[in-house]
Amino acid sequence: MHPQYYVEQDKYERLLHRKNEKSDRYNGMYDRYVYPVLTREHIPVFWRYDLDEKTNPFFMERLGVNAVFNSGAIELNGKYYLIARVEGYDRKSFFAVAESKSPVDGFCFWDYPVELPDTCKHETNVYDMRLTKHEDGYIYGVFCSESKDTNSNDLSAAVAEAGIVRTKDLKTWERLNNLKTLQSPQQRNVILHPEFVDGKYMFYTRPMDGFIETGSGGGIGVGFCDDITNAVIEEEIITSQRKYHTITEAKNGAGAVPIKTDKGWIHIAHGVRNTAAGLRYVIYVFATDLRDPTKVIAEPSGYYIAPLGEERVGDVSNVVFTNGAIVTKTGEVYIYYASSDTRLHVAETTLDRLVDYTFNTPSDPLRSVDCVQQRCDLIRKNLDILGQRNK
Ligand code: M1P
Repeated sequence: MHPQYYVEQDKYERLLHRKNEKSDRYNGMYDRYVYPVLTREHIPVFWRYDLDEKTNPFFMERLGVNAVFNSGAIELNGKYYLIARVEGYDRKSFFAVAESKSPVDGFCFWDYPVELPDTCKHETNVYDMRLTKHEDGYIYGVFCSESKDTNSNDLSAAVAEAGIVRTKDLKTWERLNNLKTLQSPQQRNVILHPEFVDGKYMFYTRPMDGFIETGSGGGIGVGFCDDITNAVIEEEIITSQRKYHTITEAKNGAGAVPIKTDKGWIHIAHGVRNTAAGLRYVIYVFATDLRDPTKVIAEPSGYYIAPLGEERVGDVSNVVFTNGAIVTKTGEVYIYYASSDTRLHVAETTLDRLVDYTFNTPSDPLRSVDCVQQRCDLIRKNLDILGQRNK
């Protein structure tokens, strides 16, 4: 074996054994962790190098990995699983499962990435899988299936659809037909709701006119279908709307599979605004009604997580994005979020804190003058408390 193999393998093993620790940044809403949970350095050495000295005498990376980011997440039999978006040097993304006994460190990729059934001849790229434990007994993976737009002369023109697979063990995957949304030509950020609603499967969609821009798409949609093996949504009802001069002005999209609480379904989604430096992606929270999951019943003002420090820089800078969260039986919530399309982090909170944040944080009054009033009310209340304490 080439001597450099042992050097690289040692670095990899030390990384996998590194304990994560909570960061000292405080906001009361959640804790960040110091180290990312997955990076491209977490990719096994034998995925990247040809270990045969005859065919690789210089011990060169033959199939490099550029980034490991947006991951679906699930807990099964007491273990934590992330299904990450792994992007090669060739820009193609694929899925790979990493497993750990801990939700915050020790994630180790299985020996092989996921080999999706190849049912779409023109599919070029796949990414951002959301894992839903559905009450029908399957684990569904819904992801973006991207193909070249053959109706356009523009080399970069592409079409995004929602691909659907299902499994019981994350090992054997059955591919179903891609989702069809009759009102929207393109889809990304689609999630399957974990429960039947009036006996139907329910999806969160993100209607878009084009590949990048949502255009007339008003926000996160909801649609229903009878047959998951041939899912067709005739009508999309907008739930969390995009709004002018907010964090969702340019676009928004569903993130993690919604979390059921006594007070409503809690959604951890992303919002996008435009800036002179390009798009800025943040994570925000809203809740929908338990009886009518299309109806928004709470939407705290502004963002929940925004890129901070090293999170701000990467292949697509100024982005945080989530497509997976895990709620444990004891009420801890782990939100897996990627930064700048480069690496994956975890934020930890509890169900109680998340419910408090969602239902007791004021909503956005949408105008500066009203935001000042909102803040003055808080200041007045606090000065009163401080004044009483100092008496
Ligand atoms: O580059 C930021 C994100 O862009 C897309 O999200 P959206 O469809 O909301 O614009 C996705 O491609 C996502 O993977 C990526 O992180």
